[in-house]
Formats: sequence, structure tokens, C-alpha cells
Amino acid sequence: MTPEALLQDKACEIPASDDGLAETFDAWTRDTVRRTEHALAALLPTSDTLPARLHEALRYAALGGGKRIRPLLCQAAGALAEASPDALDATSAAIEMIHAYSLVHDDLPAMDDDDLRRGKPTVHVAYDEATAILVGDALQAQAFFTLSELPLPAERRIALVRELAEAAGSRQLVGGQAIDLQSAGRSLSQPALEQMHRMKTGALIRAAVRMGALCGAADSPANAGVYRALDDYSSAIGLAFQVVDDILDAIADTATLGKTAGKDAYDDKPTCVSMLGLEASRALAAELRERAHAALAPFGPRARRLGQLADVVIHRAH
Ligand code: GRG
Repeated sequence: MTPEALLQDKACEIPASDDGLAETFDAWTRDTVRRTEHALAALLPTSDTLPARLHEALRYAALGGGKRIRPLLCQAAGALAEASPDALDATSAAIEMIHAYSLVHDDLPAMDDDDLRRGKPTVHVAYDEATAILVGDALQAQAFFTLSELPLPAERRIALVRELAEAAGSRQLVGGQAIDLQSAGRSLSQPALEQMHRMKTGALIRAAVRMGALCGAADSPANAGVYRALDDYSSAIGLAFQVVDDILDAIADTATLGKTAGKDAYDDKPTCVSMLGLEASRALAAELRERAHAALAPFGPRARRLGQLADVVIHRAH
């Protein structure tokens, strides 16, 4: 059964209460980031596990940094679908492992060749290139191992594995990266650029939302539209995330970003800003924000966290 069929067959029961939303957004964010960190720290091999240097580098790559946007999205979508906190924590950690691996590999000399990530030296600089490749490989395997062990029925675990494998594979994340590498020094049409962004950046963001919903108890046919609405929402913010990333790369400084600013222009990569200009890129981000909020409208205040996260994605400074 596909994830869609699974959720449409047993659509998510949305809680009728407003429980949990009284907490401020900042407090919720802090708590969710802390729980993600805790789950990652527990799920990754300890740094004295043989081979110790590899595991130290693996923890260096995954712990203690990043905005944790994907875990926040997964948790907010999961709360809407009444998912268990334990399943959501481990699922969020698995998604973040894939994300961390993609950053480590993206920073390699053979790809973007960057020496700064999350405000610290990239893994191949702090360790060495071979270690960075192996760290990415190991994080990817650990992500799927983590999903296989979730405290959920087997059918749902398979749906989650499938969802993440699709998002991380050659038709999405890896394919988007391949197109990105091929496109340096070339111009792309706007639809081709959008397609690349949806694959490279949007796919994992969309998967984070869908996987949060998939973790939830999905028992009421009355809520068959939930998954589709969340999909519209996540498609809009997935693309918006990259549009804003392009804007920030063009206007922010390295200290604020925690990674090298102006890299896209330096590498002669087509971006929203290079193709549409700054103002049109900002207008596109605002339009995508509206689209995300419109998709959430049927949920009312219960989707407030997802609405707030859409605003964070659009208005973030790094
Ligand atoms: C190597 C298979 C493979 C894929 C690499 C992630 C990626 C694809 C490239 C990174 C280059 C980049 C700047 C992409 C744009 C959007 C993006 C994914 C930014 C990084 O994500 P954030 O901002 O990072 O969520 P933090 O550090 O906050 O987790």
C-alpha cells in the first residue's frame, strides 16, 4: 500500500481539542529541538564505538547545530494526526540523519567544496574527505535502521521507510543534487529551476510533513482530505524554503548564515535571485506563504504550529 493509500484508507483523526497550543511557539520550538537532539544523541552510535574516529565524526556532523526545521515540521504534522511522541521523536531524528548526510556530502570538494557549515568547519575539513564520505553513508543507513525499529505497526513502518527512501533517492534529493551540479555555468528555465528546487530541497521538507502525519493514528475516513491538504502545504513551503535560501545567499553575510555567503553567485549557479531578481523572488516567497496558509485553513487553530512554521521558513534570517 502506498503512503497515500494508507492515510486515505485510514485517514487521520484530528484531535478536537486545542491541547498543547497554549504553550508559546518559542517554548514549543525549544522543547522540540531539545527532544530531537536527545533522540539523535541516543540513536547514533556513541563516539567510543569502534571505529571511534568515524563515530566521533558522525556525531560531530549530526549533533549540536542546525535549525531542525524538518523535525519541527514532522512533529507539528504528527501532533495534528495524534501521533505518539516516541514515534515522532525517532522519525524526526531519522529525517535529520538524512539531512545531515546530505549536507556532509554536499560540502565535499567533489560537490560544493565548502569549509563552513553550521558555524563550524565542515566534516572533511575537521576530519578528512574519506571520513566525511563514510559519515554520510553511515548516517543514511542509520536513518533507515531507526525507522525499522519504530514503535509502530509493521505496515506503518514500511510506509515510513518507503516515504523517506523516495524523498532521499535519485528521483528527488540525490537527483536534485545531480541537476544542481550539472547546472553550474548554465541557465535554466524557471520551471526547470523550480523542479530542481522541489527535488533537492522540497522533497525532504515534504517528506517530513507527510511522515509526521503517517506516524499518526489514521482511523477515520472522515479525514481523508488531511493528507492532501498537508501535501499542498508542504509543497508550498518546500519550494519557499529554497527561494528564501537563494535570497539569503545573495544578501546575508557568512557569520549570520554559518556557511559561506554568496556561494551560488561564485559558483555561477542559476538561482531564483539570478533568474527572477530579488524583488520577484521575495514576491514568490510571499505567494508561497499564502498558499501554505490556505492549505491549512480547513484545520483551523489546530494547525497553528504548521502555520507558524511556514512563517519561520519565509521570514528566517539564516
Ligand atoms: C549530497 C545527496 C546530496 C544532496 C545535497 C542539502 C543539499 C543536497 C544541498 C545543500 C545545499 C543547499 C544550500 C541547499 C539549499 C537548502 C538547504 C537544504 C539548506 C540547508 O538546510 P537548512 O537551512 O540547514 O535546514 P540546517 O543547518 O539549519 O539544518
